[in-house]
Amino acid sequence: MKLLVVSGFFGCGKTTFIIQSAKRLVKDYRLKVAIVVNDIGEIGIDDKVIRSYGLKVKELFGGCVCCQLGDDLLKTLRTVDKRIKPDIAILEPSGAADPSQTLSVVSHAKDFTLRMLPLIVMVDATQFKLLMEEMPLTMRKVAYGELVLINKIDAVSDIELSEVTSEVEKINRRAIIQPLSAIKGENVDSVVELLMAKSRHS
Ligand SMILES: Nc1nc2c(ncn2[C@@H]2O[C@H](COP(=O)(O)OP(=O)(O)OP(=O)(O)O)[C@@H](O)[C@H]2O)c(=O)[nH]1
Ligand SMILES: [Mg+2]
Repeated sequence: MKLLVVSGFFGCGKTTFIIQSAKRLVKDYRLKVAIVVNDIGEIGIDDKVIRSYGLKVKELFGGCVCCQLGDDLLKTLRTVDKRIKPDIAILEPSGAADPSQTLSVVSHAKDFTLRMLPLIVMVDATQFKLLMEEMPLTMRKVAYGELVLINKIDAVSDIELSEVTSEVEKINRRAIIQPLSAIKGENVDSVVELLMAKSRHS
């Protein structure tokens, strides 16, 4: 299966973006999608929780299920691949996880195949400057992103957005940088199109 990793600091909007993009992947591209998150309770769609083959799974909408991330990331992904057989699994690691560590873990998949989509690192436009001052090392993880999403553009001015964008460019010169508003759905289509274009070559 293909694997999309959406990393980023706590509260930047990962889950909101994942749900918005999963809806498009299901509806527009007719794909089967599994979302793998730390806390299944945070997905704000009320539905029955079922135990599927030892995996805590919640049905979200047609063709999309949400699975609880277990202690062992590879084991969880293997079970998702074998039991649910999605076209794409979207993984939301903890806001504290290091994207490079997540990549190194998934690169050790042996008895099943993971085809990586571009690594996403998301930042919160409203918090980025403050977090850069308070925890620069954490925010430098933006350097790992192949696609850096600057989220919550609905809540900042154009000037603030261009400041955040140039800070991000300084940390990561090779990434594609895409501003968006996950909650309003603004630019989510462009991100999904980009991912699908890359996916055809992966
Ligand atoms: N203004 C605004 N708020 C947003 C946007 N996207 C997400 N939020 C809000 O930001 C908060 C955190 O969103 P989540 O999607 O839960 O973020 P997360 O990165 O998954 O959070 P954790 O899993 O706790 O690290 C919620 O209150 C969202 O409604 C956006 O585009 N604009
Ligand atoms: Mg989340």
